[in-house]
Order: sequence, then C-alpha cells, then structure tokens
Amino acid sequence: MRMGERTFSTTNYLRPGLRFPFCPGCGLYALSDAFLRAVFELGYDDFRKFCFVSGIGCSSWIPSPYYLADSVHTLHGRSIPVATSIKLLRPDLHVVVFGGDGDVVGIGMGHFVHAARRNTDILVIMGNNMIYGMTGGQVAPTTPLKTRTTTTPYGSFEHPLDAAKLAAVAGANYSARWTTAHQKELRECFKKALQMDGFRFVEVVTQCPTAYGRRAGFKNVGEMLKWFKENAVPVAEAEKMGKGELESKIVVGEFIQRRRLTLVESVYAVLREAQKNA
Ligand SMILES: Cc1ncc(C[n+]2csc(CCOP(=O)(O)OP(=O)(O)O)c2C)c(N)n1
Ligand code: SF4
Repeated sequence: MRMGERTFSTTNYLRPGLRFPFCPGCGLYALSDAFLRAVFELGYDDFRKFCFVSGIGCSSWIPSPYYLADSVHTLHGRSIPVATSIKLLRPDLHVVVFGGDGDVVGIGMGHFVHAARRNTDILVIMGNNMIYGMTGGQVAPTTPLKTRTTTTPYGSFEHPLDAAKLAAVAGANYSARWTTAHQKELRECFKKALQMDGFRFVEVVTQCPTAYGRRAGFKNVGEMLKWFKENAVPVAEAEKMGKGELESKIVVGEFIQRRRLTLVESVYAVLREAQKNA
C-alpha cells in the first residue's frame, strides 16, 4: 500500500529475525496486520511514540517481543495497571494493551472495569478467540453457550460476556467490536481509537482453529471466517432484535464514542491545583 511517497512495510514495525509464534491460520496475524496498517496510515513510520503492554496468552504475544518498540510483558491479567502507570508517567506516548479474552476480561476483569470507569488514557485491544487458546482450549467468559471446549465436553452452560458493551457501560470513551473477517472496518476502527483519548476498547473476534475451531465443529479457517461474516449484525440492527435472536450472532460496530474527562486530565488538574495552593 502506498500513501503519497510512503509505502507500507512491516519491516518498520517488526523486530528483524523474529517470527510470530502463532499456528497456521490463526486470526492474530490478521489482527496485528490491521493494527500495523492503521499505524502506518496515521503517518507513524515507526513505534517511537508508542509503548505496548501485554499479559499472558497467544494474543499477548502480538507486541512483545515482535514489535520493534518499547514493550512490557506483564503477568497474566495485569497489563492494564502497568499500562496505567506508564501513561500517567508518559502522557505523550500512545500506550496500547494487547491481550486475550481470558487475560482482559477473565483474570483481568477487575482492572478492565476500573480502567473504563476512570477513563484511563489507554487503548486496549482484545483478541477474542472465545477460548483460553495458549493453555489448550479451556472455556472462557466469552465462550458461546453450548460450545464444546476441553473443560465443557458436553457444551458450555454459561452465558458469555459482552465485553464491548461492558466497556461502554463502565465509562469508556470508545468501545467497538469487529472480527478478523472485517479487515477494512478494523483498520478504520484502530485509526479512530488511536486518535481519541480516554479509555478505548477494541474487541476483535478472531479465529483460533487449533483450540476452538476443531472442537466447535468448524472444518477449517475459511468456515470460521464465513461464520464471522454471516453472523455479524451491526449495533443499530441488534438493538431492534430480541435477546434470543442474538444468541448466535456477533454484534459489530461502535458501542460508544464520547468525550468524558480522562484520567490523565483529572490527575494533572488535581496536581496543578495542589501546587498552586501549596
Ligand atoms: C496467574 C496465572 N493463572 C493462569 C495462568 C495460565 N494461563 C496462561 S495463558 C492463560 C489463558 C490464555 O487465554 P487468553 O487470555 O484468552 O489468551 P489466548 O491464548 O486465548 O489468546 C492461562 C489460564 C497463568 N499464566 N498465570
Ligand atoms: S492456539 Fe489458537 S490463538 Fe493460539 S496461536 Fe494457535 S490458533 Fe492462534
């Protein structure tokens, strides 16, 4: 892709000599590609203005050590508090968190809700493969009802969590969901999120053929992508549908876009006031 005199190349953004560790057909390749292209299209030729933070899991391997950037690989579920501290110390940087659904809204759920409530100035990108991928396919808070996993051999009996909706309700400035079958929309969504401040959440429904697809009955990656496309329902349409009708659907689009006071703004405003009164 050419933008004026600039040509997109991953070599500006990926560490030389390393290759992502993902299985063939994994959606995380496409997720990362959409993000890198968004960064390029916003005019960044490298990651000097970025800092990445991730937890543990396949999705958490996206930035660290593969991005040619400053990054912190934290404990499972603890990326958001680390990202919050980095952003408060370095408000000039884009602080971006990558993690899986288990990492962000399983073990990391408390941090996720509070970061949205505080409107912390970070972008959280969650690869939602609907499973704990890296540890072999255990049921996750996002696993659809009745889906077979290693820990639910007769099908999951829990209702899945709507993370994008939760972020919106909890206080995020921006929350959206797309799938890896919506590359153009995903790229535009990343661009928009990177240009906003406050808590921004992008949920990317992504195929995990190894730990999810095989047990859930998909023959190949193509079938999974077809399922994403055919079952994607835009937010506005979903609002007119009943809960039962939405059970096997993936609601896509923007759940919230607003301008609330952000954590960085309110922390620095309090500090300025305190210094004035000292
Ligand atoms: C405190 C702690 N508990 C459990 C684990 C084991 N563990 C590693 S990754 C993972 C889940 C990964 O699932 P997810 O975050 O959805 O990422 P994915 O691999 O699916 O992208 C678990 C349970 C761990 N590393 N640390
Ligand atoms: S286990 Fe699933 S999510 Fe992890 S790399 Fe393989 S296909 Fe991707």
